[in-house]
Amino acid sequence: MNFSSLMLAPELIRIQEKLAANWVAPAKVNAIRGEFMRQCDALDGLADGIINNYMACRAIFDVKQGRPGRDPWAAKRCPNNVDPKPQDTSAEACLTSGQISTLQMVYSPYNFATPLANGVKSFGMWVPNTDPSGSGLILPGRYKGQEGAAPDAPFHSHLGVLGVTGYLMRDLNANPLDYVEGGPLNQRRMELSQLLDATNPDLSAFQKRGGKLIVVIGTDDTLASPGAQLDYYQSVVDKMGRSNVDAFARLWVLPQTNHGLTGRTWTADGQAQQAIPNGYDRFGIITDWVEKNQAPGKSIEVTAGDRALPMCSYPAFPKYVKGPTGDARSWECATK
Ligand SMILES: [Ca+2]
Repeated sequence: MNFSSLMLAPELIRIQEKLAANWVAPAKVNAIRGEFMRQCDALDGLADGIINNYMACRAIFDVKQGRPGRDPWAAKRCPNNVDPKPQDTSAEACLTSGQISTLQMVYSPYNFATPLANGVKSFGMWVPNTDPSGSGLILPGRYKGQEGAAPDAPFHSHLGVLGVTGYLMRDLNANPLDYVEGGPLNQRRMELSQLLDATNPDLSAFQKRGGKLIVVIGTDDTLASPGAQLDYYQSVVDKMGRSNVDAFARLWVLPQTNHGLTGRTWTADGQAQQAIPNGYDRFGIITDWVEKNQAPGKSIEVTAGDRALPMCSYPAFPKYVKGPTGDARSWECATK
């Protein structure tokens, strides 16, 4: 994890929304979720309300990955950039170009002005998910420093805001939205990164002393950026090599689950349905590995009642092959 994840990123989104035209209001949640589902649900071989192929979905909505001219939001653009029904909360609601510019920022990596600790050049931001307003990603109000804010509007506040006003700006009364990437605070930003960012991809010292590591993340996590977590996984694999990592670590992903690793399937028009399988013997598998040297498989089965899915090692995802959809044997861990 790093400083950006809990502290700076929520402020970066509010800074992006300083212009009133860029404000993504809560009415748009169903439209955003519906578009993620429409383009991504079936990428795992089954339209079942779970976006399992998180890597392909992330690539679709990441506008910084090449393919100039591609517009993942084309189907949601308001005709002539005028929203006829800003209060429309249905999945059919449209989005203006300003709102889409904010969504492009939220769902694409954010490039830092200068590399930070461990040579990290960007922050992974968020992965397309079914909780687009979770943890304050979308907010109903306007804040001091934003266009259209009331004279007595509050400062934007968030779980990690003291990291920005305290650590970075060193003024608890400062407006966190005054932060400028690459501005006068850049040196301080780099210092904080060295102090706080847990982004070192070299886990060889831990491995050498016999350490075993099991990490599970959810791609619907709106609190700790799943984009940054996936990018960290990739940096570990790049640094240490896949087979070496597999010898002492499991980097598992539970698609469409949140910070607490729970989630539900969704219909495209905004109805939450079944719980996503997430049950497994969390304590037993790490105990067996450490105490009995019994390594877990690269994938294991996760359950919800009588339904099961495989939980796969990054970057693999559960892909439907054939058979009963609630049987883990109907799925395989695939990378494309
Ligand atoms: Ca699916």
